Amino acid sequence: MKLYTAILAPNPRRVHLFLAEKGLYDSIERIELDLATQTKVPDHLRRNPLGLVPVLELDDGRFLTESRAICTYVEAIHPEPNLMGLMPEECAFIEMFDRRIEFGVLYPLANWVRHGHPGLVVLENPQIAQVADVASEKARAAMVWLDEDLSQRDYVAGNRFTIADITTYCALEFARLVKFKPWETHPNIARWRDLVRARPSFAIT
Ligand SMILES: N[C@@H](CCC(=O)N[C@@H](CS)C(=O)NCC(=O)O)C(=O)O
Repeated sequence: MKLYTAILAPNPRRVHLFLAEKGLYDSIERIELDLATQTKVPDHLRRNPLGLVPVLELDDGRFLTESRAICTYVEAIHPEPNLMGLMPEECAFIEMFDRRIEFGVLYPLANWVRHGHPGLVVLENPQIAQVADVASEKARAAMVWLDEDLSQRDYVAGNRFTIADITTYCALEFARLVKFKPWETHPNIARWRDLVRARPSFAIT
């Protein structure tokens, strides 16, 4: 298998951390693409018509896209340690929290960064200041419920580390590009962030 990826981008990073937690980060070949020049070209559009990363090339030559789908596949072929749930209820709740973070935290933060950081104009052109403003408001509001959620449990989806923590961490790290550091103002996010950053797998970030 080969992973087409970009080290600093949040969605590829989700897959990197997931692989690291599984002890697979160094055993799958990673091909770094320059997002400004190497994703909207025929070679990559053949792998993913949307021109995005990550893309996992399977040994039979098929291309699997979408971070969560890649993680689901990796979880199925390397079940240990479990990151997506064991019993039906647990799987469903972990997915619920993961998707809540993906849509409620990662998307607004990504829009804020893509429309608000001058360096991202190569990916988002035209950049629209109003989109950045609206996204930043949504992201700030999301931090309130995330902080409240994290006052009630150790991790994003419960009392153990899961894929939802990976998604959350990658989203918040990306927001550093617009100097947004919610852990400085939200104590439960700060407590959680220290907890996950101490994991050996996070040494890759
Ligand atoms: N829903 C997709 C989103 C993938 C995505 O947006 N990837 C970004 C990097 S985080 C990308 O390839 N951007 C290049 C571009 O916008 O041209 C997933 O979960 O993998």
